[in-house]
Amino acid sequence: MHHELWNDAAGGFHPVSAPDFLPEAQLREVQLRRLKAVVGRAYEKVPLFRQRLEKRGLTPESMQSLADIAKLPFTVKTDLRDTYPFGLFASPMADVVRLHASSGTTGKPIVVAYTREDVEVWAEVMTRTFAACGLHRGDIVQNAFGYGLFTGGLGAHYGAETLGATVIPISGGNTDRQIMVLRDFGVTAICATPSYFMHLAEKAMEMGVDLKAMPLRVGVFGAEPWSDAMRARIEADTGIKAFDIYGLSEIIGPGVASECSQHEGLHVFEDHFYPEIIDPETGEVLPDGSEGELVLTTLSKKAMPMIRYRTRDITAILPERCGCGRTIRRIRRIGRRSDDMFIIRGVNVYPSQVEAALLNVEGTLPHYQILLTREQGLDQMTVEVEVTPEVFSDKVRALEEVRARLAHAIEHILGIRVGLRLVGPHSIQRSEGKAKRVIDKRNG
Ligand code: DLL
Repeated sequence: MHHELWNDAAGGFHPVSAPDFLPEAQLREVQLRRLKAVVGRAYEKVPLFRQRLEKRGLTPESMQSLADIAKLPFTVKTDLRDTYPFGLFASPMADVVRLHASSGTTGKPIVVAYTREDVEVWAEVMTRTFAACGLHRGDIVQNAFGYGLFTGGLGAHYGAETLGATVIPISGGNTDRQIMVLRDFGVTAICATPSYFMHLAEKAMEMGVDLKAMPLRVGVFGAEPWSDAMRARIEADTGIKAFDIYGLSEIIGPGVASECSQHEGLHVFEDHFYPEIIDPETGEVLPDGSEGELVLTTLSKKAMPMIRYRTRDITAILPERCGCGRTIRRIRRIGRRSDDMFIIRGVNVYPSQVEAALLNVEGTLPHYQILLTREQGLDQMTVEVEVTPEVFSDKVRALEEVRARLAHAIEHILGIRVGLRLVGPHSIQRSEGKAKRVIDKRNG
C-alpha cells in the first residue's frame, strides 16, 4: 500500500476506492475467482465445512458460477459457539496475528481471527469506507469506537491511518475529555456509535461548547440501528453530515458496507464480501430489491472464512445504480434484526418502529428504553423516554401534551396502546458503545 494512492484533500476520483468503480463484468469475475478460492480453502482447512459439503455431494469444483453459491450450506452463529473458541479457523495459530471477540448477550463470546493479510484487507475496506464518507488525508479523526475485543476501534483505526488521516485513538467513554479533545485538536471527523455521539453532543451543548462552530464536519456512525429521524436530529443539532457504516465481527468488523455522499443505502464492499438476501423462513435466495435476511460470504478472508453466514439483519439489495457512480451494490439501511422482534398482545414489534414514532414527536430526546414485563400473565410494554428540560420543568401542561402526542404516534404505528414514562434528561443510562434499547423482564 502506497500513500500517494490514497485520497488527497482535493476530492474527486480516488484511486483508493477504485475497486468500488469496477465495471460489473470485471467485478463478477473477481468475485467468482475469489469464491472458488475461499470455498477451496474452507473445504481443505475447516472440518465442519468439509463435512457439510460432503453431505451434499459438493466439492469446491461445484462452484462454476456465482449462482452456485446458493448450493452451499449456511453458517450460523451457533456454529461459532459450538466450535468455541478456535474451531472454525482455517489458518494455523502461527499465522493468526489478531483475535477479536464479540460478547453477545448469553454465555461464551464468539472469537474471530485475522492473518496479516486479513488485517490488510480490513484496513483497505475501512479506507474505502472513509473515502466514501468524504474523508481524506489531512482530516483529524476522533475515533470513539471502543478499542479492545470489539472490532470497532481497531478497525476504524487502521482504516483512517491507511487513508492518511490523523487518528486520535480515544476509544469510547470519558465524555468530558472527548469534548475537550474535539474542541482543542481541531477534530474534523468523529467515529462513534450514534447513541454515544448523541450523548456527547448533548453534553457539549450543556458545557456551552457549540459543535456547529467547530471544524467537525463528518460523523461516521454504526454498530447499532439508528433511524432516519435520529440522523435528522444529529445533523440539525450538530451541523455535521452523518454517515451510516455497517459490519459484524463474524465477517470482519466494520468495513462490510458504507454509505456514500448520496446517503441512499450502503455500498457493500462486495469484491470481499458477497451479499445475498434470503427468505429467513425458507432459506430461499430472493431477487435484488426484495427484503429479507442478509447472508454474507467472505471472499478473501484467510484465518476465518465465512461461507453464507446468516447475519439475521433484515435489509434488501438495492438494484439501481447509485448516483455516486460506484458499481458495487447497495443494501438498504438496517433497521431491524430477525431476532429483535418481540410480541406484545399478539402484535409484532421492532424497537426501530418505536424509535421512529418517538423521534417524530417534538419535545423528546433521542434516549429511550423499552421495558417488557408480565403482569398477571399479560405482557406489558412501557416506553421510557427522555424529554427536553423545557418540557420536563414545565411539569404539567407540556408534559401532558407530549405524552398525548407520543401515545398517538405509537398507537398509529403499532396499533396498540403502550405504557409511557416521560423522564428528565440523563435519566436513562448511557452506553459508551451500543445502546441497550429493550429490557425484557418477562421471564424471571
Ligand atoms: O458492530 C461492527 C461495527 C463496528 C460496525 C463499528 C460498524 C461500526 P458486532 O459487534 O459483531 O460488530 O455487531 C454486529 O451490529 O449484525 C447488526 O445487527 C448491528 N449493526 C452493525 N452496524 C449497523 C448499522 C459491529 N450501521 C451487528 N445499522 C450487526 C444497524 C448495525 N445495525
